[in-house]
This record gives sequence, C-alpha cells and structure tokens, in this order.
Amino acid sequence: MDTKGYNLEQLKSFYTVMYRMRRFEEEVFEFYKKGMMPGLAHLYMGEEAVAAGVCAALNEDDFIGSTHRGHGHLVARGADINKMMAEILGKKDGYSKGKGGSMHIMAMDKGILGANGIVGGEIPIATGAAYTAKYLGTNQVAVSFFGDGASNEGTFHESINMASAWSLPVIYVIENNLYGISVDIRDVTNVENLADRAIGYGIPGVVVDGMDVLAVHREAEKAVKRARNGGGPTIIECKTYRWQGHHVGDPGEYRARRNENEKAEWMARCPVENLRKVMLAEYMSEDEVLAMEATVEEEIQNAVKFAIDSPYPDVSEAYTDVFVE
Ligand SMILES: Cc1ncc(C[n+]2csc(CCOP(=O)(O)OP(=O)(O)O)c2C)c(N)n1
Ligand SMILES: [Mg+2]
Repeated sequence: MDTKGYNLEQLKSFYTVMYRMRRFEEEVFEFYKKGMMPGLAHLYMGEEAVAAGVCAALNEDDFIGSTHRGHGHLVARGADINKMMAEILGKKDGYSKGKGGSMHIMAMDKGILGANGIVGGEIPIATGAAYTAKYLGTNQVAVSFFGDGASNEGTFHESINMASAWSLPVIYVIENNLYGISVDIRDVTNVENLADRAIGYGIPGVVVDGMDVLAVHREAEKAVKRARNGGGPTIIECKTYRWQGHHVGDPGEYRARRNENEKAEWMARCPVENLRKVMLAEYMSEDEVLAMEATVEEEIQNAVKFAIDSPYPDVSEAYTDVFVE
C-alpha cells in the first residue's frame, strides 16, 4: 500500500471508518444467527475499502446511490449507526421507522438516494441526481455504487450513455466482487475488465485494487474533480471480494471457483487488516491502534443496545409511510 501523500490523521480516519463497517456487520450477522433480525442482510465485509475510499473524496452534500449491499455505503457517509442498527431490527427508531430493513436502508440527510433491491435500479436514480445537480448548477456530484452483476443490466448502459452525452457529474463505481449471487462474472462477460466498457461511451474507465483504500481514494478524487469541473462521468471498477455468501443465509461455498483457496487468497488481502499493518509498521503503536478500536467498539455496543431497546412500530402505523394502492 502506497501511503505517499497521506498523513497519519487521514490513515486513522480511513481505518476507523472501515473498522466501524466491519464491526457493525459482524453484529448484524450475530443478530441474524440469533433469529433477532427479520429478513436477510447482504454483508459488505471484505469490500470496505471501496466505500471508504470513494466517500472520503466527496463533499457533505453530494449524492450516493446504493444497493442491496448498502450498509458500508451508509457507514462511509457517516450515517447514524444507532438508526441503522434499529432499522435492521425493524424498530421504530430506525432510519425508515423499521419499515425498510437492511435492503432499503436510507439516510436522506447523508445524500443517500436509497439502497435498492432492484439490481441496477439505482444507476438511473444516481444519474438523475447528477442531472439535477447540473441543471440547477449546485456543484454537487453523484456516485452510483453497484456490482459486477448490475453492470450487465440495461440500466447501466442506458444511464452511462446519457451521462456521457450530457457530461453529467456522476461517478460509476463497479464493486466487482466476481459474483452475482452464484453467477461468476467471468462466465457471463467477455471483457477482461468491466471498466473497459467505458470506451464505448467515450468516457474514462479505470481499474483499481478494491482492497486498497488509498488506491480507491486516489482514483475517486480524480473522478470527482473531473465531474465537478464539467468533465463528465467516469467508471471506476474496484476489484474486490465479499467474505460471506450472497446474503447471511447463503453459505456461499458451492461454486466451482469460489472455493476455500480463492477465499483465502482474497482474505489475505483484507483491506482492514492491511491498513492496520501499515499503520503499525510506519506510524503507530499497537496500544494506540487498540485504543482507536476500543472507541469504535463502544459506539457499536451502544448501537446494538439502542436497537434492542427501541420499540417495534405500533400496529396503528402499519399503513403510514408506505405505498398503498
Ligand atoms: C432486476 C433484478 N434482477 C435480479 C435480482 C436478483 N438478485 C438480487 S442480488 C443479485 C446479484 C447482484 O450481483 P451484483 O450486482 O454483482 O452485486 P453483489 O450482490 O455481488 O454485490 C441478483 C441477481 C434482483 N434483485 N433484481
Ligand atoms: Mg457481484
């Protein structure tokens, strides 16, 4: 990991955000295993460097389009983890009053345009937000996060074509974790890199090591600057990997290629662990890192308690805030 150009405060900030994501989801997984969580959750574990690196390049008022695997995006934007945890347990104090759950987690106050259960569904939404920003001249940019699977949806191609033609301030971040549920992207796509598709739309497409938060951040900064200066969209493909199955109920080990060897190879490149090692080697003592982790741990335990203590929504609210035809 090349730390050139980054100071200790920045490294600590990246580490804190990634460690918070990791610990947050470990607790979500526990909730699921204990049967405390309604529905399922798609965990972002392993992919933390992508959201952390990209979101650090944004302004407070920029927009984010998120996916079914959205916890990491929200944490990286500084969303309230108490409200997130309560939402995941279906509680009244959650971001969507417990009615969205993990897959529809929102934080409008952080520019999150919604997590989206429709694969590729938020690509046009983020593109629309970028159009609004350009039309109103607000200087905001929009980031659209989505997976390798989503890059084979029509929405990807249609949105990028339009964004390119209109030079919209949007950054398309492909979280290429190699799989869309059990489908291996290498079996359903005939380009080496998904970012290579950018050439067809006349925009830059870059491939980045999605396990290296600083590498992601460097590319995100360039793309954001370009978008804000009227240069139009960029595709950033982050090569990454998810530790768990597609969701918490999927063991995720039945694929020909997604076997123990492949998993071990990627886990050896854990974005959280690797940044920890770099900080220890170059900048900090073990005790200092432990102290940072303890602070995050306290926040996580508070969030768990907050979520457990929060009441369920009252039955009289069953039809409020929901679309009823
Ligand atoms: C339009 C649509 N098609 C199919 C599905 C079912 N589905 C849910 S997640 C998923 C895979 C998505 O893969 P990818 O885009 O790579 O994201 P990842 O889960 O790997 O983060 C599929 C096919 C869906 N939710 N929406
Ligand atoms: Mg995928």
